[in-house]
Amino acid sequence: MTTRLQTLDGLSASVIRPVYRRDALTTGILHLGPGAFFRAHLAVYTDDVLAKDNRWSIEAVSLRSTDVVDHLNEQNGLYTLLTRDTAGTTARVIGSIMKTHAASRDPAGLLTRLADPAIRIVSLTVTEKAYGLDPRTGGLDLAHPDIAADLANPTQPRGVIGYIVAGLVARRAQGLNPFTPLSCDNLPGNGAVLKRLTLEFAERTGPALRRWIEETVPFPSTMVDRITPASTDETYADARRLTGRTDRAAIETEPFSQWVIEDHFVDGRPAWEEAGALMVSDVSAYEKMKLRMLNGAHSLLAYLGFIAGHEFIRDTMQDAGLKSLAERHMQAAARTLDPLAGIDFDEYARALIARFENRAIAHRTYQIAMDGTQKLPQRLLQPAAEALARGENAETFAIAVAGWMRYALGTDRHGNPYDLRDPRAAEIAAIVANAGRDGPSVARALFSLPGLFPADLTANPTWTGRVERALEPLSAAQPGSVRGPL
Ligand code: CS2
Repeated sequence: MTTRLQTLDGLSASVIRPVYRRDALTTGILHLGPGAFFRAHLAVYTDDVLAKDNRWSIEAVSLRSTDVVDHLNEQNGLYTLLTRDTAGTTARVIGSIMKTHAASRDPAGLLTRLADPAIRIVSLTVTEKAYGLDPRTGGLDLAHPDIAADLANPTQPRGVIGYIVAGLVARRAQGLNPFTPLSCDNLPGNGAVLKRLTLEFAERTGPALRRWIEETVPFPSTMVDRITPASTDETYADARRLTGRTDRAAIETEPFSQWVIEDHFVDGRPAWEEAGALMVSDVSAYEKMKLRMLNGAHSLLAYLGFIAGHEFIRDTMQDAGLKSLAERHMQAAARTLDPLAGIDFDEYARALIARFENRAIAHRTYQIAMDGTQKLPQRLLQPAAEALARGENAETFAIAVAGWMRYALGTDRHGNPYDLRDPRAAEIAAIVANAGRDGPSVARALFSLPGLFPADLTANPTWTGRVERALEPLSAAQPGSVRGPL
């Protein structure tokens, strides 16, 4: 039995480690959602700046699960970041998380922390579905379980928006500065989305609160990018081998990392630019590029790859048909973007393909396929509608959507069922169960899923016909390939 990672003493010599004194840090950031992505991204940028400015250690809070915070807690917040490429794997121990908290066990504790003026930034990686965004209106989804519960009981919240508003209410009541909410989720205009949802929620508590938030709280948008597969036993084994310590919070990621941040904070921020972040006045063009080119192609490869039996994204890159489809998709996505100074979209696409090809990264198609109803709009449907409006055929978008529809049937090509892992899974299953088994019937049934497909798409029979045709090879007896005409 190796010793648990709990201090920086006795680590193998090759391990990169914090160069600052952890006991001299003070907390400046409260982070909601301490999953692998946050530990490969924001926590690392922050680790980089703590040597120069010790005011920004992180308190990581999980709203639902308890495992990650328990593992981190047993390790005094320390964990190993493995960076993998074909040349090998390097290990670095990150020290920026000083405290952890499970809100499901102690909700009042989280409210106290949100009211503490030492917390100047509340950052979020909670996934798209946690926001309570109604894609039809871009506003608050009153039927979202957390939103409904928190509006009924705003002093005892359980969801993201409820906690943020309750924290701001406490700050205002005490005459304190607000904190800066910092969304790091894959939503276009993530800061603006968070602002709108927060304001709509606050409005229901009282117009004065809404006004105060509107006037005093900045909601910077950010574009975040680092491919981070879920940890596996191999991650934990490699962390142990490289550090000499057992680490149940270890994560693995790729060498590439990007963070573009709208520079608008109410009470200071770490000098993240010194760790490589790009501070800008408007993030939207970067977000669109990343969501449409990287994430759009990721979703396309995840659905078609999963159906074809490819376990990892790197395997889809060995499939010449899928690889060229992904390349074509990136080109089509790029044509929906406005030019971005200093960025050549062809070069960006080539770099994305190389990242997807990284043989050292085992990123499951099934992981990316999750939560399709939350991901499709910004990744595939809005750009498809814009491509059509520009007179293009939006073919690769139709093929990607057909892939999602095939995936939504919930059985693999051998007829084995799998869990869809989508907040609308029950609705989808009911729709699919009542649809015919041929491609066009399935497509027509899923097009009617309320609120998902924009009318510009469903009212365009040429495009919906493309989706139906791409699904055509599908049949109850022989579910399988969803290759469109390439
Ligand atoms: C992926 C993203 O799971 C997914 O939906 O597309 O998590 C992707 O790996 C990251 O956005 C990369 O920055």
